[in-house]
Amino acid sequence: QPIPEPTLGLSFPTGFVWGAATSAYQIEGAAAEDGRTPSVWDTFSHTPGKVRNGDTGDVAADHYHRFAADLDLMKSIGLSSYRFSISWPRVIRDGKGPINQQGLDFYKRLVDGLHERGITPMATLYHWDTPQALQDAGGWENRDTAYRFAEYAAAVTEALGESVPTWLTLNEPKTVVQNGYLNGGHAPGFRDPSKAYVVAHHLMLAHGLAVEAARPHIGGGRIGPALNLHPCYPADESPEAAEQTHLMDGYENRLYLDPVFRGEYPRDTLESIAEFSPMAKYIKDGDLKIISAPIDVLAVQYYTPIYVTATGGTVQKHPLTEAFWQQIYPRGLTDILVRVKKDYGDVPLTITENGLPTPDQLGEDGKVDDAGRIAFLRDHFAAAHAAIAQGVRLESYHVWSFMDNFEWQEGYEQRWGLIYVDYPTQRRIPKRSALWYSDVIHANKV
Ligand code: PNW
Repeated sequence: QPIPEPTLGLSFPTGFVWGAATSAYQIEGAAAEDGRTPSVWDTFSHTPGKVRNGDTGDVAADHYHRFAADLDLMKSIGLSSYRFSISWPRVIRDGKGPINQQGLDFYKRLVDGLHERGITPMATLYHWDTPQALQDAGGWENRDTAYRFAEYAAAVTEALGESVPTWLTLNEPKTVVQNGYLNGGHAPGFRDPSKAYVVAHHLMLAHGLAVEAARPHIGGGRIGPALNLHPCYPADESPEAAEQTHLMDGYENRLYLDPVFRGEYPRDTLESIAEFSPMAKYIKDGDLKIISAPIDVLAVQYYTPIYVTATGGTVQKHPLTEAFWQQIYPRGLTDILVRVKKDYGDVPLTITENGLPTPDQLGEDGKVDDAGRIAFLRDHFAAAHAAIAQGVRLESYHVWSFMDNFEWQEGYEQRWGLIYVDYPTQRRIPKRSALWYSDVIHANKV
């Protein structure tokens, strides 16, 4: 039994949906099974020096083989929604051409298994695993990749469109731009601003084309992008800090929100990008019309605020988690949700990721005591509650992550899960936070 936590007494609206999230490369393993071809993350993780301790996703949490037991665990916690991602190179070998039926069948089993247990599936089409063969042809720098993505979106939704009520196109295009192409910490590992914003445009184009391609197949289902939004605050009272904060907001948020909701890129951001990137030349007539195709839901991922100085630098104002980039500031979640409603209208919102890494250890009593995760989630749930009280149409909340997994360049060292994974044995142990979350779900109250 979990140790009871002080409850805040905040009830959520009836029907509020509680869930958890994962992504394919981070949990599945089975990297070379049933016809899966490599993605940029296989290449990257197998390149010495790129990932902490040389970890790779070859085996990960072996979810590909253990998914049924994992779904049982989800049910035992009481999750009503599970957000997973579909691996592009598993479903379409090398990202181009016919469906790989064996690969697709895994997701059919997964979706059926969720329905059997009364859990609603939410599927992300792209969580960073670009087929390596497409990367060899230029990846997201090549406009053609956006069209290949639309074909893949059509094929997957043709097969599963009716059984998955919510589809997400891209996971965090910004992280691909910033980590994949600016700081090089993620695959494909470039540090090249002249490429980065061309990639940003092609990603947004891919989103729009995928919405169009999936639409006929999803019936009454819904589709939208998953964006990680960072509320930006000035670090001091100076007018310069206010101005730099606005610019930062362009790079962090408006560059991805404006094209979707307003059919235009933010002018200040475009101007500043023009100094070092040919991006504007890659925007063709009609692209913004495609990118602004109506969406049904906006998936918001919140991890950290950003504080901007008068010279455009950033500073830390709150305690950090085990992730060097993550400051704990629950109020930022309320702010960003309220801001989306104010600036972009009343689109239904779902939180598809929020969480933190904690230094979890399996205790001698066989338990994992992650008190820090409980405090963090409690305060962020309260922040979501505050946004709902201000009229935000927030429908659901997915904790990142359902279970410990391959945390990209941090490998397996950072543990983000509600469920502890003992990798040598692949044993799953619900952390104290999972038991606490189960209580929250059953009471619909934090
Ligand atoms: C997200 N940042 O990535 C991803 O969608 C997940 O796959 C990942 O495991 C999780 O968050 C935890 O990192 C992010 O620098 C990467 O602000 C970087 C940032 C935010 C989110």
